Amino acid sequence: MASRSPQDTAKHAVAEKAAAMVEDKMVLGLGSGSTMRLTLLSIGRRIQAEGLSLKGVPTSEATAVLAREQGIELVELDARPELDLAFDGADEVVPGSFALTKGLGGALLREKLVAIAASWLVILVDDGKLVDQLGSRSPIPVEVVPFAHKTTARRLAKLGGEPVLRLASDGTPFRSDGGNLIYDLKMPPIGAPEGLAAAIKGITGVVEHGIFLGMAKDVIVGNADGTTRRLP
Ligand code: ABF
Repeated sequence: MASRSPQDTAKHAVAEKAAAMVEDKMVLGLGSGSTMRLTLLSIGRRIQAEGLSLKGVPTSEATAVLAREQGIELVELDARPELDLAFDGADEVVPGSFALTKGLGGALLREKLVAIAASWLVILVDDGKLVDQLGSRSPIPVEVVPFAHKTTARRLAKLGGEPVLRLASDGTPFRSDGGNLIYDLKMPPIGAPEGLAAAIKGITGVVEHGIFLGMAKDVIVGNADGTTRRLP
Protein backbone atom coordinates (compact mmCIF):
# COMPACT_ATOMS: atom_id res chain seq x y z
CA MET A 1 0.00 0.00 0.00
CA ALA A 2 1.35 3.45 -0.92
CA SER A 3 2.36 5.42 2.15
CA ARG A 4 0.11 8.30 3.12
CA SER A 5 1.15 11.93 3.04
CA PRO A 6 1.07 13.74 6.43
CA GLN A 7 -2.07 15.58 5.28
CA ASP A 8 -3.76 12.34 4.29
CA THR A 9 -2.85 10.77 7.63
CA ALA A 10 -4.45 13.75 9.36
CA LYS A 11 -7.62 13.51 7.26
CA HIS A 12 -8.00 9.78 7.91
CA ALA A 13 -7.61 10.34 11.65
CA VAL A 14 -10.27 13.07 11.67
CA ALA A 15 -12.61 10.92 9.61
CA GLU A 16 -12.39 8.04 12.11
CA LYS A 17 -13.02 10.41 15.02
CA ALA A 18 -16.06 11.89 13.31
CA ALA A 19 -17.54 8.51 12.40
CA ALA A 20 -17.30 7.49 16.06
CA MET A 21 -19.69 10.34 16.99
CA VAL A 22 -22.54 8.86 14.95
CA GLU A 23 -25.36 7.08 16.77
CA ASP A 24 -28.01 4.71 15.46
CA LYS A 25 -31.08 6.37 13.87
CA MET A 26 -29.46 9.79 13.51
CA VAL A 27 -30.34 12.12 10.66
CA LEU A 28 -27.05 13.58 9.46
CA GLY A 29 -25.95 16.57 7.45
CA LEU A 30 -23.34 15.35 4.99
CA GLY A 31 -20.79 17.90 3.77
CA SER A 32 -18.49 17.71 0.76
CA GLY A 33 -14.79 17.47 -0.01
CA SER A 34 -12.03 14.93 0.52
CA THR A 35 -12.21 14.84 4.34
CA MET A 36 -15.95 14.23 4.12
CA ARG A 37 -15.34 11.48 1.59
CA LEU A 38 -13.14 9.66 4.09
CA THR A 39 -15.69 10.31 6.83
CA LEU A 40 -18.46 8.76 4.73
CA LEU A 41 -16.28 5.70 4.14
CA SER A 42 -15.65 5.40 7.90
CA ILE A 43 -19.37 5.74 8.62
CA GLY A 44 -20.01 3.09 5.95
CA ARG A 45 -17.70 0.68 7.78
CA ARG A 46 -19.69 1.24 10.98
CA ILE A 47 -22.95 0.61 9.12
CA GLN A 48 -21.54 -2.68 7.84
CA ALA A 49 -20.14 -3.77 11.20
CA GLU A 50 -22.90 -2.56 13.53
CA GLY A 51 -25.98 -2.42 11.34
CA LEU A 52 -26.59 1.28 12.08
CA SER A 53 -29.65 2.79 10.45
CA LEU A 54 -28.84 6.32 9.28
CA LYS A 55 -30.45 9.00 7.18
CA GLY A 56 -28.61 11.93 5.66
CA VAL A 57 -28.99 15.15 3.70
CA PRO A 58 -26.13 15.46 1.17
CA THR A 59 -24.62 18.84 0.25
CA SER A 60 -23.48 17.83 -3.24
CA GLU A 61 -24.22 15.31 -5.94
CA ALA A 62 -20.84 13.63 -5.27
CA THR A 63 -21.68 13.22 -1.58
CA ALA A 64 -25.15 11.91 -2.46
CA VAL A 65 -23.69 9.13 -4.60
CA LEU A 66 -21.11 8.08 -2.00
CA ALA A 67 -23.54 8.28 0.94
CA ARG A 68 -26.01 6.05 -0.85
CA GLU A 69 -23.25 3.56 -1.63
CA GLN A 70 -22.40 3.44 2.07
CA GLY A 71 -25.97 2.55 3.00
CA ILE A 72 -27.14 5.96 4.23
CA GLU A 73 -30.73 6.69 3.24
CA LEU A 74 -30.92 10.08 1.55
CA VAL A 75 -33.61 12.49 2.68
CA GLU A 76 -34.64 15.98 1.58
CA LEU A 77 -33.83 18.83 3.92
CA ASP A 78 -37.40 20.05 3.53
CA ALA A 79 -38.62 16.71 4.90
CA ARG A 80 -36.15 16.71 7.85
CA PRO A 81 -35.39 20.40 8.52
CA GLU A 82 -33.69 19.63 11.86
CA LEU A 83 -30.57 17.51 11.62
CA ASP A 84 -29.13 15.70 14.65
CA LEU A 85 -25.53 16.12 13.60
CA ALA A 86 -23.71 17.48 10.55
CA PHE A 87 -20.14 17.04 9.40
CA ASP A 88 -18.26 19.13 6.88
CA GLY A 89 -14.79 20.20 5.89
CA ALA A 90 -13.55 23.78 5.60
CA ASP A 91 -10.87 25.77 3.84
CA GLU A 92 -10.00 28.00 6.80
CA VAL A 93 -10.87 27.90 10.49
CA VAL A 94 -10.14 30.62 13.05
CA PRO A 95 -9.60 28.94 16.44
CA GLY A 96 -11.61 30.61 19.20
CA SER A 97 -14.35 32.16 17.07
CA PHE A 98 -14.76 29.12 14.79
CA ALA A 99 -15.21 31.51 11.86
CA LEU A 100 -14.86 29.51 8.66
CA THR A 101 -14.19 29.92 4.98
CA LYS A 102 -15.82 27.23 2.89
CA GLY A 103 -16.66 26.66 -0.74
CA LEU A 104 -13.44 25.86 -2.57
CA GLY A 105 -15.23 22.63 -3.47
CA GLY A 106 -18.08 24.64 -4.99
CA ALA A 107 -20.90 23.37 -2.76
CA LEU A 108 -21.12 26.31 -0.36
CA LEU A 109 -24.82 27.11 -0.80
CA ARG A 110 -26.08 23.66 0.10
CA GLU A 111 -23.38 23.42 2.77
CA LYS A 112 -24.67 26.57 4.42
CA LEU A 113 -28.31 25.45 4.24
CA VAL A 114 -27.35 22.18 5.92
CA ALA A 115 -25.09 23.90 8.48
CA ILE A 116 -27.94 26.17 9.57
CA ALA A 117 -30.29 23.18 9.93
CA ALA A 118 -27.91 21.19 12.12
CA SER A 119 -28.27 21.12 15.89
CA TRP A 120 -24.55 20.31 16.04
CA LEU A 121 -22.13 21.14 13.21
CA VAL A 122 -18.74 19.46 13.43
CA ILE A 123 -15.98 20.81 11.19
CA LEU A 124 -13.25 18.40 10.14
CA VAL A 125 -9.87 19.77 9.06
CA ASP A 126 -6.17 19.07 9.03
CA ASP A 127 -4.08 21.54 10.98
CA GLY A 128 -2.94 23.36 7.81
CA LYS A 129 -6.41 24.95 7.70
CA LEU A 130 -6.03 26.89 10.96
CA VAL A 131 -5.56 30.64 10.47
CA ASP A 132 -5.54 33.79 12.59
CA GLN A 133 -7.78 35.65 10.14
CA LEU A 134 -10.03 34.54 7.28
CA GLY A 135 -8.59 35.31 3.87
CA SER A 136 -5.06 34.35 4.96
CA ARG A 137 -4.80 31.17 2.89
CA SER A 138 -8.01 31.02 0.89
CA PRO A 139 -10.07 33.43 -1.21
CA ILE A 140 -13.71 33.90 -0.23
CA PRO A 141 -15.89 31.93 -2.68
CA VAL A 142 -18.97 33.86 -3.75
CA GLU A 143 -21.77 32.13 -5.67
CA VAL A 144 -23.53 34.48 -8.11
CA VAL A 145 -26.33 34.12 -10.63
CA PRO A 146 -25.06 33.94 -14.22
CA PHE A 147 -27.20 36.91 -15.36
CA ALA A 148 -25.03 40.07 -15.40
CA HIS A 149 -22.33 38.30 -13.41
CA LYS A 150 -19.61 40.69 -14.57
CA THR A 151 -21.59 43.59 -13.11
CA THR A 152 -21.94 41.66 -9.84
CA ALA A 153 -18.18 41.01 -9.91
CA ARG A 154 -17.45 44.74 -10.33
CA ARG A 155 -19.55 45.41 -7.21
CA LEU A 156 -17.65 42.70 -5.35
CA ALA A 157 -14.35 44.35 -6.35
CA LYS A 158 -15.50 47.57 -4.66
CA LEU A 159 -15.31 45.73 -1.31
CA GLY A 160 -11.52 45.83 -1.62
CA GLY A 161 -10.69 42.47 -3.13
CA GLU A 162 -10.08 40.88 -6.50
CA PRO A 163 -12.90 38.64 -7.74
CA VAL A 164 -11.67 35.84 -10.03
CA LEU A 165 -14.20 33.82 -12.02
CA ARG A 166 -13.68 30.15 -11.17
CA LEU A 167 -13.04 27.88 -14.14
CA ALA A 168 -13.66 24.15 -14.46
CA SER A 169 -10.83 21.81 -15.51
CA ASP A 170 -11.86 22.16 -19.18
CA GLY A 171 -11.43 25.94 -19.00
CA THR A 172 -15.13 26.80 -19.10
CA PRO A 173 -16.77 28.65 -16.19
CA PHE A 174 -17.35 26.34 -13.22
CA ARG A 175 -21.03 25.76 -12.45
CA SER A 176 -22.30 24.92 -8.97
CA ASP A 177 -24.81 22.10 -8.46
CA GLY A 178 -27.42 24.89 -8.57
CA GLY A 179 -26.18 26.09 -12.01
CA ASN A 180 -24.60 29.29 -10.69
CA LEU A 181 -21.11 30.77 -11.17
CA ILE A 182 -18.49 31.24 -8.48
CA TYR A 183 -16.12 34.16 -8.04
CA ASP A 184 -13.19 33.59 -5.71
CA LEU A 185 -12.71 36.89 -3.95
CA LYS A 186 -9.05 37.36 -3.07
CA MET A 187 -8.94 39.56 0.01
CA PRO A 188 -6.23 40.74 2.35
CA PRO A 189 -6.63 39.01 5.76
CA ILE A 190 -10.07 39.91 7.11
CA GLY A 191 -10.17 41.49 10.56
CA ALA A 192 -13.96 41.89 10.76
CA PRO A 193 -15.65 39.05 8.83
CA GLU A 194 -19.16 40.02 10.03
CA GLY A 195 -19.03 43.31 8.10
CA LEU A 196 -17.63 41.74 4.94
CA ALA A 197 -20.16 38.90 5.09
CA ALA A 198 -23.05 41.35 5.31
CA ALA A 199 -21.63 43.54 2.54
CA ILE A 200 -21.21 40.62 0.14
CA LYS A 201 -24.68 39.32 0.92
CA GLY A 202 -26.10 42.79 0.25
CA ILE A 203 -25.02 42.79 -3.39
CA THR A 204 -27.85 41.91 -5.77
CA GLY A 205 -26.83 38.94 -7.88
CA VAL A 206 -24.99 37.24 -5.02
CA VAL A 207 -26.62 33.97 -4.03
CA GLU A 208 -24.36 33.12 -1.08
CA HIS A 209 -20.78 33.39 0.12
CA GLY A 210 -18.36 31.08 1.86
CA ILE A 211 -17.97 32.95 5.16
CA PHE A 212 -19.62 30.83 7.87
CA LEU A 213 -19.95 32.60 11.22
CA GLY A 214 -21.42 31.23 14.44
CA MET A 215 -22.33 27.90 12.88
CA ALA A 216 -19.62 25.42 13.90
CA LYS A 217 -20.11 23.91 17.37
CA ASP A 218 -17.08 21.68 17.27
CA VAL A 219 -13.84 21.63 15.27
CA ILE A 220 -11.81 18.43 15.07
CA VAL A 221 -8.27 18.92 13.85
CA GLY A 222 -6.14 16.12 12.45
CA ASN A 223 -2.39 16.17 12.98
CA ALA A 224 0.28 14.77 10.68
CA ASP A 225 1.15 12.06 13.25
CA GLY A 226 -2.37 10.60 13.07
CA THR A 227 -3.63 12.09 16.34
CA THR A 228 -6.60 14.45 16.58
CA ARG A 229 -7.58 17.29 18.86
CA ARG A 230 -10.77 19.23 19.47
CA LEU A 231 -10.39 22.99 19.44
CA PRO A 232 -11.48 24.58 22.73
C1 ABF B 1 -16.04 21.41 1.56
O1 ABF B 1 -14.92 20.85 0.94
C2 ABF B 1 -15.84 22.83 1.35
O2 ABF B 1 -16.58 23.79 1.95
C3 ABF B 1 -14.39 23.05 1.40
O3 ABF B 1 -14.19 23.93 0.35
C4 ABF B 1 -13.83 21.72 1.06
C5 ABF B 1 -12.83 21.15 2.01
O4 ABF B 1 -12.38 20.01 1.40
P1 ABF B 1 -11.21 19.10 1.86
O5 ABF B 1 -11.71 18.33 3.02
O6 ABF B 1 -10.97 18.29 0.64
O7 ABF B 1 -10.06 20.00 2.17
O8 ABF B 1 -16.09 21.03 2.86
